[in-house]
Amino acid sequence: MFVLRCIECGREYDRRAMIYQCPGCSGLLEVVFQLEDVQLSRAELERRPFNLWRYRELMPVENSTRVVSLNEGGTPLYRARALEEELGIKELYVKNEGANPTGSFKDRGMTVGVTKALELGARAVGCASTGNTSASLAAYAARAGIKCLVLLPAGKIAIGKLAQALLHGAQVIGIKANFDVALKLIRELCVKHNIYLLNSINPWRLEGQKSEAFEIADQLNFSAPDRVVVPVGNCGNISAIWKGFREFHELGLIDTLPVMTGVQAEGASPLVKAFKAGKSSIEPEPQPETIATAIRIGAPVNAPKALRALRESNGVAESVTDEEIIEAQKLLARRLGIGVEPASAASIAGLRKLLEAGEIARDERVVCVTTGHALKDPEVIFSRYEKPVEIEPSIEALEKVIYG
Ligand code: AN7
Repeated sequence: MFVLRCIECGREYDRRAMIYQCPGCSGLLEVVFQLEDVQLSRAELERRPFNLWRYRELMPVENSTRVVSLNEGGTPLYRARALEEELGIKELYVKNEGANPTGSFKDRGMTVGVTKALELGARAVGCASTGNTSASLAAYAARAGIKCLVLLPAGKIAIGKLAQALLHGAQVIGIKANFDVALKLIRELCVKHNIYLLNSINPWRLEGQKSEAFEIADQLNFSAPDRVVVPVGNCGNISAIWKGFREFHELGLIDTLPVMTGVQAEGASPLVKAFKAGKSSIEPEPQPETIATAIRIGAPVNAPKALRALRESNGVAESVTDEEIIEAQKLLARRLGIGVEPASAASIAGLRKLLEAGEIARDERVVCVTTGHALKDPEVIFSRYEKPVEIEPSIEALEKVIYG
């Protein structure tokens, strides 16, 4: 079974409480499983379909619940041989979360989060978002048959994500401010009007996302890689992945734990700055800026969990420039055939930088998580890559363009 526990003061709360923070000290909450009660063997797991619900015993939903699912998870783990040579590393894998139903890892959080919303009797759900959270929540709310409200930083959402939120029928409101301000607003609104909040401050959502770790371990024949590299914005995903590895380790399903490595964009890197300064909390950045709009976040709410994950795993945090992000996006697309959005490419850009700095050893077995699909943000491609040429319809003009 499982309870809600404050990561700061340790107080525990009933799992039916509709709270997002510790009512006592305002600390972040996390879900804690009594793992000694969980019976889960490799043989049993391998009998089940490969998707998130393969790990149902480790998902905090009541047995009687109807799960709101679009068959999320079960994403590919590609061996990235062409990049091993390019970057100079022994064994590199890409866990491609863009292969989820709405094209990002957020679907893992939303299958659990929206299921929880129904369990708790919610009639409406809401979030603030840099894009992917809103696209995913809109789809899962539609599937659950409940209302969805999303607040977005106006003009700073990749067009594919905005289109998804509209397509699935969410009420979409642009806020003339950045994500951090929109998140503050939705948090206030949700409490006031009894809307269920599904940003990653919601501890249930992160439980779904920890399945990224379960799947990576599963796909590596029940072993952990030496290192997992994750793009970081609001700091939820890296915390969730670390939690997943720890649970598999405690259950004896893997023997070792990976080193967690978080990568932020240089213009939005409060976690990296806190990590490098050895601080135990972050300094919010009032004006985050990066081409990777998904991670254009200056005040990550889950920073305490991410800092803990870095500390416990002996991890690293690094930032990369927009140019490095685009270069990495190109490498993934052109050397591996994997199309990702800019934020996702931050993991490969960070790996490259840390290898060059000697922070990552070249004989490590590394998994980079690519968090969202390339089609989320076609505008970046049109503005940063070669444009198509247009010609008159003649064979001569065609040959001239191709052969000069
Ligand atoms: C592609 O959609 O915050 O560190 O509102 O879309 O858990 O925040 C998106 C985040 C990485 C960072 N990659 O994950 C949102 C939102 C992609 C993302 C992240 C996001 P967190």
